[in-house]
Amino acid sequence: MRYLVTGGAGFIGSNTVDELVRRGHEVVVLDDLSTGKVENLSQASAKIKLMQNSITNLDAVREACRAADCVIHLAAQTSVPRSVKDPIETNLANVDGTLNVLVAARDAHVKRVVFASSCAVYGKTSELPIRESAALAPISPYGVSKQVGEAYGRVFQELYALEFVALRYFNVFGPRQDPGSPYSGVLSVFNAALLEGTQPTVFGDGEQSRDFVYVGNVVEAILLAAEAKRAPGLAINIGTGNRCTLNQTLALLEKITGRPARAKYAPPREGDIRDSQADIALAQDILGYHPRIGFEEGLSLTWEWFCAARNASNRTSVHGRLE
Ligand code: UD2
Repeated sequence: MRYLVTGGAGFIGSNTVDELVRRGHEVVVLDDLSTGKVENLSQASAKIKLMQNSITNLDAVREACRAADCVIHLAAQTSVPRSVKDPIETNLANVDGTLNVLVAARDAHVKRVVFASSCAVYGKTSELPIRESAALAPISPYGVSKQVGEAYGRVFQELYALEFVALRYFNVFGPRQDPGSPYSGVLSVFNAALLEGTQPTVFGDGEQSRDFVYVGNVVEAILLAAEAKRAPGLAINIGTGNRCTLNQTLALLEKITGRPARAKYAPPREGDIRDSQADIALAQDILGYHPRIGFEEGLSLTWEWFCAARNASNRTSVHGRLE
């Protein structure tokens, strides 16, 4: 099959691209490299076509969609706090950009779009684990933008017979997650802190919990969603079905890395939810999804990647100095 991956140079995108290439598919990546990185595609670069452009540019999206069978739409402004600071920027990327992707996919006769949605569409639900039938009550512009993307997709499927599947990701972590911004996912930040020998900061008492899902499991879910017969028209949770507190996570990291993971505790982050946990029964039923890589194994793989990435960058700088 021929795939277009928007946001293919990003964290989830580049891991998806590697797996598509490994399975022998043709891949086009559309990425404006605002947060994605060319080096994330170093493994795949010889076998893919990279178009550096934004999903907010309809002509570019049309060009990228040409001859695609399936679009995996991951390009987005992905940060909740950033969306609170700048809702217009988030709306532009996540709502206008998604509408461009749907229009271009429809006009290019793409068969299916797999859309990156988020557990942020639920807001503060009291009942755990969260089922897809829970009320949608987002509490951030980011959550609203993902809800709107889902709604547009459903309407496009009804009106124009463009198959549309939304995957609601919980807390994804793993190799290539960028720890370098104030909005980075907590596990990338913790890994980076342990690597640097600095003390991780926990916002709150550390007893908040998340359904942390390893990126390899998410990639598996995406590829299943691209082909599953009963998936079109659905929004499906992608997590592990379990949750872990930050304090438990730090204890595991200490065990895995052999480095002290004593955190300093700071006031809770504004707008944080306390607990999150996916019900993954629908994903199991419709996609045949099973999170094969467990939390501890995922943490080990992630730590190994952080260590390897650091060694590689040290080698480059030593080499640079010698020259
Ligand atoms: C996740 C998703 C987000 C959205 C949201 C919906 C990620 C990276 N973000 O946000 O896209 O779907 O869920 O609810 O998956 N924390 C610390 N120390 C740090 C950084 C974070 O204690 O250095 C805490 C933070 O206050 C929060 C928890 O760790 O309680 C998780 O934070 P996060 O930013 O990784 O993810 P979350 O759940 O806010």
